[in-house]
Amino acid sequence: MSEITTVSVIGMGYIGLPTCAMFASRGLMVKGIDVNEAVVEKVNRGEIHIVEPDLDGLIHKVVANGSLRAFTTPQTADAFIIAVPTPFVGDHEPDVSYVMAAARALAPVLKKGDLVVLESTSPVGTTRRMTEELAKARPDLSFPHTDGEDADILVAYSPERVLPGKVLSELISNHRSIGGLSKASSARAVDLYSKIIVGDLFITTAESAELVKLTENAFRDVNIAFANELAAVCQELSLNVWEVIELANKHPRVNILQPGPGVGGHCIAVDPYFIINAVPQHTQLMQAAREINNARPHTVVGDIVALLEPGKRQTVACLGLSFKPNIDDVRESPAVEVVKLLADVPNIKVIAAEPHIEALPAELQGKGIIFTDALSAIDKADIVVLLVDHRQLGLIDPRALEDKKLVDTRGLWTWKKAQKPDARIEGRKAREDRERGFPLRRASDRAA
Ligand code: SAJ
Repeated sequence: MSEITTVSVIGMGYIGLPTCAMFASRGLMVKGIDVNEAVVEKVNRGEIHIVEPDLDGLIHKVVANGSLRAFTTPQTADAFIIAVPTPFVGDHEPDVSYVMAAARALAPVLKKGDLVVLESTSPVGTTRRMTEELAKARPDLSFPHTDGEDADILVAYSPERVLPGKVLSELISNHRSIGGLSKASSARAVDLYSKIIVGDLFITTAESAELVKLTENAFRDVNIAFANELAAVCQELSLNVWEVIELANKHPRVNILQPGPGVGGHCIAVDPYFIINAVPQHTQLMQAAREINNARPHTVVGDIVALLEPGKRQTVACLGLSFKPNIDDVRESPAVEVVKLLADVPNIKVIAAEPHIEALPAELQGKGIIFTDALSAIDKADIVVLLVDHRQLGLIDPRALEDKKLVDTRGLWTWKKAQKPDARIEGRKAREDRERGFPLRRASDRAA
């Protein structure tokens, strides 16, 4: 089979656009497709519509040298990568309509020998359903779900697993699961991803690869729910949850995540429902985790209300609105949810600060919430609520907070930044390592 030289990526969002950039920077001809004309025009000008470190420079370069071009309609290619959204609708039902629409759109340009890879996070069985959709649109071609190794078209599922904020490096270094609908499909997908990935590639079935992706995010959701449950336990027992978790994590086989005001973003709070929805009778733990994490913003508001002095109008400053630290993304953010709930509490003035954005997110506008910088917000506040542990917020002088009531949902000031008593008694191994200058002393110093 001839070498893959042209790749078409359908959906130029948080995953698709960096993927375009990466293949183009490795010398492939990349055609990025998006239904949004504004996105296509922007990319063709060498600009980007999302915030991701280092992506703007790379896109500028690959557009300027002609290896990436964007289109609103599908174009021919040797390999197609589908990276469109898979949200949920109604009562957490997965919505795979964008995947099916992408399949219908690209079907007319398919030719014998082409590879189609689905990357979108998807319920188990979606790759097969997508292939049925392709086959319906192209009865003149054969597909691996019915014709196996003899099929004209090769189809695989290979989920992205990059972390927003570190997409470019994780795109290259993360290991990947590749689930072909035939052995030939997996082999061709390995050829494709080997062009950009230095991590290991693991071949499995499409269905297993689909569940692997969902499992990763469901695992994280359950682990965060455990941390949030511990936070409630510690509050009841007047103990410091940050210290309890830090010390428990000293155990070689314990790794508890951090509590907070809830789980946001478009992945971890969504993907477990794709498993729950498929097998509701055997997912009690995942369902409980979702409930615990969804309830967190309400718990935080309860903690704030408990600090209010009855009959007195008070000012509450909420610091941080994004869904996690050091990014500007406020979509599905539990911090936004907390501020929204607070705006309905009578007799308080709510001030919000988010160093990464210029104005209040649309859903918080028109509610009497004041938007300002963190220091001004603190100055005016009776109660200061830390919602996101942004680097900048960790640099705030503790003296500014001295006469304020604090609700520190991330433990940034009350634990991570606090002067912890030095309760560590150095063990023998640590002491011997330190005395030998290991591992910090340079080899040249040791020789001296
Ligand atoms: N969070 C906590 N406590 C923690 C860690 C996270 O409360 O200890 C909260 C964050 O504040 C945030 C939410 O969870 O609101 C999710 O943040 P995250 O950093 O855990 O994950 P995402 O949503 O940015 O990216 C996840 C990643 N999945 C895993 O780590 C298993 C990423 O690798 C995936 O590619 C991405 O989902 C995706 O696209 O599915």
